[in-house]
Amino acid sequence: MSNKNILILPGDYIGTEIMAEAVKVLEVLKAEGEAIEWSFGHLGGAAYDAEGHPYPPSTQQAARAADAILMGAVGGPKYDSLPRAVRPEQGILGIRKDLGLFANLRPALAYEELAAASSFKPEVIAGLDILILRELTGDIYFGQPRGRRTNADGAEEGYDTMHYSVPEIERIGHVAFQAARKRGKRLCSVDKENVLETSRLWREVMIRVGQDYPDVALSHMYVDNAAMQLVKNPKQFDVIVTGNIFGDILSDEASMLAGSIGMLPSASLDVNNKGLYEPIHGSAPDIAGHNKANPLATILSVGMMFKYSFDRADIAERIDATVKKVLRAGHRTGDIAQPGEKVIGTKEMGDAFVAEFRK
Ligand code: GGG
Repeated sequence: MSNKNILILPGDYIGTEIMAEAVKVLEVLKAEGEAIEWSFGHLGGAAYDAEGHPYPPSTQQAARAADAILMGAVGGPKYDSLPRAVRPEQGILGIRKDLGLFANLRPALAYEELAAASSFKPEVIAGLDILILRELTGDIYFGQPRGRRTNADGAEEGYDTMHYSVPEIERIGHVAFQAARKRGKRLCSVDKENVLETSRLWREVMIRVGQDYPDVALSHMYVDNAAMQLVKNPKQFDVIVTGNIFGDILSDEASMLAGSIGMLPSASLDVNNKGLYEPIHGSAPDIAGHNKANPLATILSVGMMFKYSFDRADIAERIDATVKKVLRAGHRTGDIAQPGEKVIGTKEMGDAFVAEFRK
């Protein structure tokens, strides 16, 4: 059997630091005999610097050929003045669209070991385990037309188009119902149906898709209410399915329930479970180069890669269990430390993980 071929795209700022720790985990797995190999490529600002485009042809070719992709984070102030078409974010949007990675799985767990790091009361978050499914290749991120123009009054205006088609909603709907079926059999579809035409369609299609899954209880919630309910009573949710922009915002909000955005991994899958795996956090330019970033979301993303793209849920479970042990042993990067707790760096957290993982 040939090796699984992983393309690693560290990206920008802390992307390279967190990825170095994830590679340590791959090295352990390879040394144990897992049939994996990897190569590195550029995405985002790093790709713009090296090749003049955030998703250059060399990365496109490697990404299409890879069995899975592991990504760090893109973006940062160095690139803020670039035209939108070549900004780092167009690299991540470009690869998602190019590979058809329409289903973004963002689990949000409240680790009991981090209960003190959360701003929420223990009874609100204890045992919390939510899966947010974000549609990833449609919506206002990709809708056309978009741009800038001068209106009839002579004022400059910017415009974007929110767009969803029935097939786009159906395919994320099926992924969501199937995920809910394997979990608590509850699916909450989040939209803004009282205002947006895309959301009216979204809701109609979700109801239709739901007829194939009579064992899953479907509910609907407006996004503004969902944002409130996530902080008021997050345990009411099991699986949430929503569009690209609402999912981006709600999953960052949910990360605070987990204690830190540095703890949330993600998987972005195509119809065949080929995937791109990345922490949900960004490139954190303010702490880049200081050995301060939390590498655990990226390491947990390695676990998701083994589960979804390589059908090795056992390795994902071992990675999840090791994260818990590392936290239980008291290892803390700054984002998850309480006042007075010893803070370790990115490299030290990676080493603590690997030491425990090898046991
Ligand atoms: N690892 C996540 C990351 O780099 N995010 C930066 C970004 O531009 N994200 C756009 C999006 O997720 O919608």
